[in-house]
Amino acid sequence: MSGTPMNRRSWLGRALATVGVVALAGCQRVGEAGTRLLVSAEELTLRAQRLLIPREALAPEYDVSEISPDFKPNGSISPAAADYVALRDAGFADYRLEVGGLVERPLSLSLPELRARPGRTQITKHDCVEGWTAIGQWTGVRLETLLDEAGLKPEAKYIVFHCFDALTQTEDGPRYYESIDLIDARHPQTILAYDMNGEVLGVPHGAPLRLRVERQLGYKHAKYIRRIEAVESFDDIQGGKGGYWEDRGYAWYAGI
Ligand SMILES: Nc1nc2c(c(=O)[nH]1)N[C@H]1C(S)=C(S)[C@@H](COP(=O)(O)O)O[C@H]1N2
Ligand SMILES: [Mo]
Repeated sequence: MSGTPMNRRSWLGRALATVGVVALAGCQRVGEAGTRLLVSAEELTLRAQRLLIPREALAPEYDVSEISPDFKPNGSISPAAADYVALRDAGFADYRLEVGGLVERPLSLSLPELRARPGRTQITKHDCVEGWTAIGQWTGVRLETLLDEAGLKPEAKYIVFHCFDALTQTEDGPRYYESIDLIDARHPQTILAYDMNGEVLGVPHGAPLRLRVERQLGYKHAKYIRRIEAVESFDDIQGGKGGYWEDRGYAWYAGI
């Protein structure tokens, strides 16, 4: 019932939270209270987006003629970690994608094995939080194909992507990582891409394998994927916020 004191109180709480968010907009100082408000703003974005656009909806796809001639590589463009350099120098012949964590049958797949699976090609618009976009064509294996092969355990809630690169370019810096939920993991356009614009994916764009998760912003699209892990929670991974940039204050859910 909408008239009970309990409900009125929680409605008031939500209304105040909204006012707080509006008051905060445009304010650069983010203290502890501010962070909490931003977190609730993210919650609101997630809920609003779920109401307005079904998470399963496809991102727009474009024509070959619309592919950007210069797709800017961003973030790490040439990982320095010794294990990556060794694989790269051998043309990624020894590369294997590990799929583990909360799965029934862990996988270890070479690039030819990944390419032997059914592929998907899509031309989509990449949207970086820094304010640029670019249209590119991506070919890869659907993440869902691999997850079904490995068999997710019922406790699995998120898929974590562990990458080779440390953005600090020091070999012992924290390595890039990202995570998505199972709605995005099973989305038809969520692929592990090995080709870009009809050619083998180059090092600046994440060779040999990078994520495309087309309903989210650029930083979610993990490049240089080393290992995929199914988890129940990402609390114990690095900073506990589910991604390299999330640990540094970015939103975990970056829907577009
Ligand atoms: N491993 C890894 N993945 C990453 C990054 C990175 O630095 N390291 N940068 C992210 C950001 S912010 C963007 S915009 C895209 C850039 O992809 P591109 O280099 O193909 O343009 O990769 C994302 N994935
Ligand atoms: Mo980005």
